[in-house]
Amino acid sequence: MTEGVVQLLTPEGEFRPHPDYPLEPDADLLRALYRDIVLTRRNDVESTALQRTGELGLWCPVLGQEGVQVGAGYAMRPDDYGFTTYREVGLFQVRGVDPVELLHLYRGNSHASWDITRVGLGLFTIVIGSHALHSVGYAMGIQLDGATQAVLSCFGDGATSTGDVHEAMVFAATFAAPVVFLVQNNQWAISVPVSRQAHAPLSQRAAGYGMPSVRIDGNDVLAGLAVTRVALDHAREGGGPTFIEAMTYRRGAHTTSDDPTRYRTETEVEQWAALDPLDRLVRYMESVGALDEVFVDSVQAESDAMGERIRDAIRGMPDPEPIGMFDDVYAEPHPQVEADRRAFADYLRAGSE
Ligand SMILES: Cc1ncc(C[n+]2csc(CCOP(=O)(O)OP(=O)(O)O)c2C)c(N)n1
Ligand SMILES: [Mg+2]
Repeated sequence: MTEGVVQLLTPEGEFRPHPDYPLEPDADLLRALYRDIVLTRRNDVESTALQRTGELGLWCPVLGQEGVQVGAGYAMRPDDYGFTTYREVGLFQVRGVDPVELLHLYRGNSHASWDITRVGLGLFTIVIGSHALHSVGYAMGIQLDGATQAVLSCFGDGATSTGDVHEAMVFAATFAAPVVFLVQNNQWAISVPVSRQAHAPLSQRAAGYGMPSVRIDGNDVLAGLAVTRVALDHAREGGGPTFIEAMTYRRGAHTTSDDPTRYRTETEVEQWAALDPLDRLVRYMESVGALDEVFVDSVQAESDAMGERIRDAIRGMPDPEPIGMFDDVYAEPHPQVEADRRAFADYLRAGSE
């Protein structure tokens, strides 16, 4: 996996500076990254358990992919904007979104509930690949405004096979849009392995569009940070898009409705578990004296309190009125939505008579 792959932090926890992707991680940064990975992972555990106990309709596990997500979150500037799938829990953690906010959707309570303008992250996009177009459109808008923001567009290996992603890349490269495509190659698109999506590294596709690309170790939080930062800065300075392929692995199920034992081996999962993003960060932090017991305990206590808060909030969340599903579909009133709302209100009235 390591050949041609940018890695700053080895699985053994050794830091190897890279000439093209400068980073001098101090203890404060390392602790912040550690905390966000731990909290992302805890959110994953709690949310999976809540789905299993019937409190959520669905959850999309993130275990194994937290490194690049958290790193990329730190690479973004506050006024940068991101478009994601359903799996970038680490990015939401870094951008300060309350984990409970993420769960309204999975409880069927709301289309989404965070303030996308404040957070700078769009809604979860379940329609695979479609938000690559939104990302490029937004980036072209930034360009027209003459602003110095950049857009991070996150999607998976499977999404790269969609027409939407192809069209997005054509526009991005041709117009030098300030966007970075961050592809998390987690080796699977549900039960379809990446070998069925491509016979060459996904990153090589970028050359055909005329944009630079880089393959990184997606389980290395420092590579995720350093490489995404260079790419975002390049984009905001007018250099155009970059394609980052982050090599990682989804160690959990695709969603809580999936049974991965039906299509992959335990050996494969174990091989990737040995490359865990948190373990290597811990090893490095210990080697430079940046991880002491008091700090570890304080993050553990914060994580426990967060878990309790998520459970209480979900169990205590009032059910919404079904008619509310017609709210907030568009920013302005929309005739079709209003007609549907009236029809549904009639239906509810008829049922209660
Ligand atoms: C347009 C579209 N086609 C199919 C699906 C069903 N679907 C949901 S997730 C998924 C696989 C996506 O794989 P990938 O892009 O690698 O992302 P990952 O789930 O691995 O993070 C598919 C095919 C969908 N949601 N949208
Ligand atoms: Mg995938």
